[in-house]
Amino acid sequence: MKRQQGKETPKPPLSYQMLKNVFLEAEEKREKKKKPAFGIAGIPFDGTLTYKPGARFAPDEIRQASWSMETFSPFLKKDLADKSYIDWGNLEVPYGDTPESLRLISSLGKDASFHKMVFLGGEHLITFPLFSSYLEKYPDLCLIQLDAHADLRFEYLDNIYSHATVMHHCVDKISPQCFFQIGIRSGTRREFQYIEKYDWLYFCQETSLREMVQKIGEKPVYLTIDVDVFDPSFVPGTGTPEPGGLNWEDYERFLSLTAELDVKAFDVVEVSPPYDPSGISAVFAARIIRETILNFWY
Ligand SMILES: [Mn+2]
Repeated sequence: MKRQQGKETPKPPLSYQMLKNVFLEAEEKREKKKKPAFGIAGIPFDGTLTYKPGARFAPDEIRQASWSMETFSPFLKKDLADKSYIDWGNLEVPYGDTPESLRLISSLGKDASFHKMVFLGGEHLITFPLFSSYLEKYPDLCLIQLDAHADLRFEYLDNIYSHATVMHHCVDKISPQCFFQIGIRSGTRREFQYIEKYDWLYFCQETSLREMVQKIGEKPVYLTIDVDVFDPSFVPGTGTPEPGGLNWEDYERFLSLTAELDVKAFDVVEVSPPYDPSGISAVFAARIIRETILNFWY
């Protein structure tokens, strides 16, 4: 029989999915029955960056980069897909108004502090309101800073609140024994005198990390990861790159030796997409996030 022209058997409709920019396979909304293992929130604030701004674009770039990544970690032998987690989206930030931005980040931080959270920066100043919110909930909270820069100045370019002063403000709120730094290789003479005085600097080596873990013990921890702690040959897309940083194996060692710590939240800050033309820094950040979550929360 001759087939009639232009008439085909209609195909059944396909079930389709609308894509939204969330981290890996995160859900967008909380489902009533399931308790999410953790949440993810983007803080696209870069209001005080001085040398190379652009970190405000990082949360969405990191989410997009995460799509190229497996949920399974061969190093940790754990899989993100084994638990449900929620991407809260990005905080709406009033650009140009730093005090108001900080207040909004604080408000979000208060709600977030009831959950295990990953915060996608944004510049490093976001750590101050976020850490402060968790500190209200956990008064003995310890702070671990992975960073190339000390960030301990009292003020920077006439600003008291800046990415270069952020750790000063955080440490001001806790006992000096609850603060730990890794990777610091840039700062003023005065900042390094402080670091030496309080013995804040640790290294990605077994003895040093074991000593840090022993000092922290059972205390809750907030971890802040400035991606410039890594060598700029691995993470070039950042606001203030600093030669001589960590490599990926150093980070794996850090994770292995600190796995027993009670990490309540962590942030990954200072990825700068305009200076990341190959996209490698966003991929690196996504990988840091997957491994850190799996290390502490799975
Ligand atoms: Mn830094």
